[in-house]
Amino acid sequence: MVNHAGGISVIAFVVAVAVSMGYYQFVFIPEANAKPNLPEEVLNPAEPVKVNIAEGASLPTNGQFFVPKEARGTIGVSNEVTWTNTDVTGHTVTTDNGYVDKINGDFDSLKHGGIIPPGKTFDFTFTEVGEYPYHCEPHPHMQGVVKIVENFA
Ligand SMILES: [Cu+2]
Repeated sequence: MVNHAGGISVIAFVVAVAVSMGYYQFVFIPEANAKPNLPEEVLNPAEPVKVNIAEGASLPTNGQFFVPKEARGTIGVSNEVTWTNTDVTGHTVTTDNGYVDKINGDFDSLKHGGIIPPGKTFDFTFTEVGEYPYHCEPHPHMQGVVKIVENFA
C-alpha cells in the first residue's frame, strides 16, 4: 500500500498559500486602499463657511488678510470653506503642514487650479474633524486657520 499523506499535504499547502495570496491581493489590499465611506452631509455639507481674502492683503501693513482669520465649521453641516478673493492680486490657500484630505486630496489651492485670481473663489471640503492652519504662498504674512468641530446636535 502506498502512503499518500506526503503528497496530499504538499497539495494542501500549495492550495493554502494560493488562497491566502489571493485574499491579500484581491480583498485585503483593495479594502485597505478604499476611500472611507462617508455620509452625504459630510461629502456635501449644506452650509459652507465663507472666508474673504481682504483687499490689500498682499501688503503686510494691511492688517486684514483672511477674514475671518479663524473659520469654524461643523462636520456634516458646514465642513466646507469657500474663499473669495476680493483683492486685486492673486493669492493662494496653502496648508502649513502638508495636510491631505482622504477624499479631496491636498489642502492647497495650488494643487486645485493654482493661484486664486482676483474675483474668483476656491472651495475645500474637510471630511474630518481637526485644525487646519494655512497661509498664502506668495505672501507668507497672510495666515489663517480652519477649525472643523464635532456635531453635537
Ligand atoms: Cu497672497
